[in-house]
Amino acid sequence: MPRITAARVIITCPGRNFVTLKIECDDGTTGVGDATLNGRELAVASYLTEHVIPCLMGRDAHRIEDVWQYLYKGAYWRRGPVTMSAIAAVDTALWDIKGKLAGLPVYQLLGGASRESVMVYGHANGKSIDDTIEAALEYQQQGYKAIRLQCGVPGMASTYGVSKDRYFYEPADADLPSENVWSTSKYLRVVPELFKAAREALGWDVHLLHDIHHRLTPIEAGRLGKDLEPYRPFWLEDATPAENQDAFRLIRQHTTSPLAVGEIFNSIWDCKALIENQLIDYIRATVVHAGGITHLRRIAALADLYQIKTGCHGATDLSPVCMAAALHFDLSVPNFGVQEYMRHTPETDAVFPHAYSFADGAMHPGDAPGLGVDIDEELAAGYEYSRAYLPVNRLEDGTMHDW
Ligand code: GCO
Ligand code: MG
Repeated sequence: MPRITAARVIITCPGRNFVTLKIECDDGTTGVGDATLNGRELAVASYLTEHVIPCLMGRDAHRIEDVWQYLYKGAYWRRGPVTMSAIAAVDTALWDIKGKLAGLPVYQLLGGASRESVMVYGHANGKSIDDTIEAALEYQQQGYKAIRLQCGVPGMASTYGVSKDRYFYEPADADLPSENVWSTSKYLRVVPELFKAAREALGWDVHLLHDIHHRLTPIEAGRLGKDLEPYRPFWLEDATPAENQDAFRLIRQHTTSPLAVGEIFNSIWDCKALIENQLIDYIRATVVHAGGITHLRRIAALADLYQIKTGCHGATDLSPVCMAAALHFDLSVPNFGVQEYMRHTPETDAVFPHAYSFADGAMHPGDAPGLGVDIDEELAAGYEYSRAYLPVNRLEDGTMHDW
């Protein structure tokens, strides 16, 4: 039995902060798990160091399910992003270890490949509709079959999803939260124009996605969904805040545009009603924020009963360790839909050497035993943690709004 003898949290900032858990066994096998919670990184790091790592020592690394239950039920305080990201990091690292000990890539342990590779979507964004279309055409030329479109809103200084850098989108940009201004009425005018222009320029063989980032009321979202129907969006993401899962019923009553939600969910309980009532089409929960591979599989299995597909979150704040884990998961689940792929910077890729690869609009986790990803600790040590917050959002009259 591989006994856990050491575990440590590695914090690094190769352009943005990442928190990684590395677990070591008595036979020298190691495993890694992502524990990054954007803008709240040190909370998870300390949860792991102070409260989780001491409980892992001496345990059998093969007992993934038992360790998961121990950390979830044993804490008494269940769920929440900090707890579930910490549990996810342990769970991911243990799957990595099991794969290495078996000499198999993790997707083989999850039942094997259900497809040859997994379709990913890239991010086309720009200040204007024209800039966005230009970026989308580049993605199309690179072979992407699915593209997310976000563009600036005339009359607003900044917009969600529109980056300063053409290639790398990074919303956590300041050591105190920056403030954005939002106008729903201005936004609702521009998105249908963007999709109309996109269909004219890109044709109909590419999937087009859009992220609303929790900013609309259900009835506003219903209106937007209806306006976009002629352009056949692949999905509308995070139309409205999902604390009230029932809100999606109202959107559904007004549009056939497919709905995706879940990047901020951390447990099956956050999406149980959404799934059982068939109020969504894609569930976006991820390995790192939803309790690891073990819990995400449970969410996917529930979703599968209702023909709801997966569409895991994959922004830059999810480290290459999470990306690798997501790809093993995606390759194996029967109800895979799409995987988000926001490319990491070359600095980040160097800190996390990985076996996964991109070709022809799709990705594959590679066939290295385990997850096929590691952290170069020497390189990581050269990038010191630097506090960075996500922005906040206010309406034009100063009222705090959803970001
Ligand atoms: C997405 C997301 C991101 C998040 C970010 C928060 O769909 O990729 O909405 O842009 O805002 O991951 O940490
Ligand atoms: Mg999103």
